[in-house]
Amino acid sequence: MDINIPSNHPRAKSLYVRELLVRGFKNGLVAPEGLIAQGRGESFDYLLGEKTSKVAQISARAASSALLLAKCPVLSVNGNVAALCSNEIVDLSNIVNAPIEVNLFYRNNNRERAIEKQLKESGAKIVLGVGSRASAIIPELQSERRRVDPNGLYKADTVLIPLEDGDRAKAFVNMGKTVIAIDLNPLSRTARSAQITIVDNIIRAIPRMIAAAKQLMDKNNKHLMERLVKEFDNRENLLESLRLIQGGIGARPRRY
Ligand code: PTJ
Repeated sequence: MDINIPSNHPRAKSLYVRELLVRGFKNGLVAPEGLIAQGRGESFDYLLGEKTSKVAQISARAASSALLLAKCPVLSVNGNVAALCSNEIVDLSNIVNAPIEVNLFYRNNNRERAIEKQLKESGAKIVLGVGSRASAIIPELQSERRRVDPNGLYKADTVLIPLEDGDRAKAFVNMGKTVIAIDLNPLSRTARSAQITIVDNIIRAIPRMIAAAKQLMDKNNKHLMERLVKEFDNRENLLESLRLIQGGIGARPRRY
């Protein structure tokens, strides 16, 4: 990819991810507000040491189990998700057999189409929620996120909602769905509303979920997956993530 960051720069990886977002913005995938959201995420990620914690690994395993056990799982994709990991989302969709739906807070037709195109270039065969397909409404919501596909998020029993806003996460829970969030902020309403929250950067969380799903499918052990979901304690998971962040705040400055 044509992103010019010196490979020996101490923060090369983080700068590279930032550039993916900027490129996504220039290509019409990402809303300007999405750049701000990334900055917010980065600050939590920094305090988490920019690595996947043990609890995030456990959450990713529970999340993949929930998707594999679901009758009608759907993966929700917004602009940031499409810019950061469209290939990985398509891989996950194939592995857990869950369709992808575009759902935007700052919805407009151009962005919907640009995200659909990006996902199709990554190999998605069908992309739900674009244009007139998003004809169902989540009644308790006022934002554009209320528009959903009747064959996708509306009827899903389990939804993956990365980088989501709290209102819709709560609305999905109220609709009786199993809600899986990916959010670097363990204090966000989304993180607290979901039944399973992966407190990790989406660029690491989705590959973890893919690896976990492959491993669980190899074992083909329904009881194990049911146990991983049943025993998962989201409150404890969020508290542990917060403890890690507190540790990050108390840590001595990193040496370069
Ligand atoms: O594409 P659209 O129109 O649907 O808009 C998408 C954004 C992300 C702009 C919209 O959903 C939004 O305003 O999101 P927030 O509320 O600013 O951010 C959602 C959460 O995602 C925040 O708690 C961030 O800390 C978190 N976050 C940001 N970047 C990442 C992240 N979590 C995981 N991985 C990231 N890379």
